[in-house]
Amino acid sequence: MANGTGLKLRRWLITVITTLAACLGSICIAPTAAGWNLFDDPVTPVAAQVGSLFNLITIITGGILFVVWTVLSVAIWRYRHQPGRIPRLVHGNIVLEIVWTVVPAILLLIIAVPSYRTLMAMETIPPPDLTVEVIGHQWYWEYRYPDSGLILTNQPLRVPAHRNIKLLLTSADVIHNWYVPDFAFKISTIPGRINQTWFRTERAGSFVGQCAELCGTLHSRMQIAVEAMPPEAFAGWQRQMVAQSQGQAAGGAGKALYETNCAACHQLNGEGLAGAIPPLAGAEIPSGPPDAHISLVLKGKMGPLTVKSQTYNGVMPPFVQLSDEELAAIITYERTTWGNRGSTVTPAQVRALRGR
Ligand code: HEC
Ligand SMILES: [Cu+2]
Repeated sequence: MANGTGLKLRRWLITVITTLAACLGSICIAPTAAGWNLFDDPVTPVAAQVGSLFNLITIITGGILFVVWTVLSVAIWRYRHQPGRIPRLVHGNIVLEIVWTVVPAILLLIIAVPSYRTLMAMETIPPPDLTVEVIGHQWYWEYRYPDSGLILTNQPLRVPAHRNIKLLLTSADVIHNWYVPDFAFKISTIPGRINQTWFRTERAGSFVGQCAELCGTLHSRMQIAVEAMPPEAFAGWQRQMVAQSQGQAAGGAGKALYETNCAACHQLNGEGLAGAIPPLAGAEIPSGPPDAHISLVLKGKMGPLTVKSQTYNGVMPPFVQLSDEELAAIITYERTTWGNRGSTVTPAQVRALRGR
């Protein structure tokens, strides 16, 4: 090949590569510089780390993609078939081989260091300000606060913002998975095993998620909500909940217990939600025989149910975790308010039906 052609080609190559590199640079770096992020406005320190690790890997792999494509395109063009041309035979090139071993090794190291740091941040649970036990059930979540003795079923997990929350997770039946995308981790809840993890939200707010392990027909109903409250508001809420459960022996216990355990679905006024949750006010069961009523609340109910001549087909969760006294108080409250005319129920009646 004449020397002039070789020079022209080299200049041409350099122009193409620098142009492509400039394009790549602006494509990858500009959005990051403009504050774009996969996890917009990360909620937890771990989510922030996962987000920047993702950005780093995207930039590096994007760069590799462009370099490989550029070299490939140039090679395809430069060494295309030309009549009469005999290719030069090359046997190994030490410099080239060292370069293409060392450069990827360095790139892998650049990725490995922050990966390891992110993993450690996920795995190292800092001293917790609050510990919550998470129990997956077909098909709802139960949250227990061992320090205060509170138990929430079918309600948002309430935690203080800006505090380290430790989760101990297990399942009562099959494998579920507690997944809130904003927190950037997924963790299985496995029967007979306790998994641990932690999070700290850097702001108050509601964060939603979903059971992420196919766990049966109503898997899709296992939504998760986390209410991160300002710490003072959380303390107030917790005091109020504890006072409510302690005051249950006194009058009005049934009402308070109904409000914490049932009102999220059946509403404070017992009217339910049109089409989805049957009313308790004026319904047959709360004015009918006590045993059927107690069993339904103990065992829950799935499958079609007709109330005030409308058919519902939702899931009423079981409430076995409540004590005999608590259940008697709630059921009595249901049976004697909102115009219902059912008999009162005693703890002994509940005990007799438990496990049957
Ligand atoms: C997660 C929502 C939810 C919660 C919480 C809930 N229920 Fe229900 N409940 C339902 C649904 C849905 C049905 C209808 C089930 C069906 O269609 O098979 C139902 C049905 C009932 C019925 C029979 C229907 C009627 O109105 O006559 C009673 C009684 C009842 N629930 C009482 C309670 C009590 C007491 C509590 C609290 C201890 C409670 N429920 C908590 C969703 C809920
Ligand atoms: Cu599940």
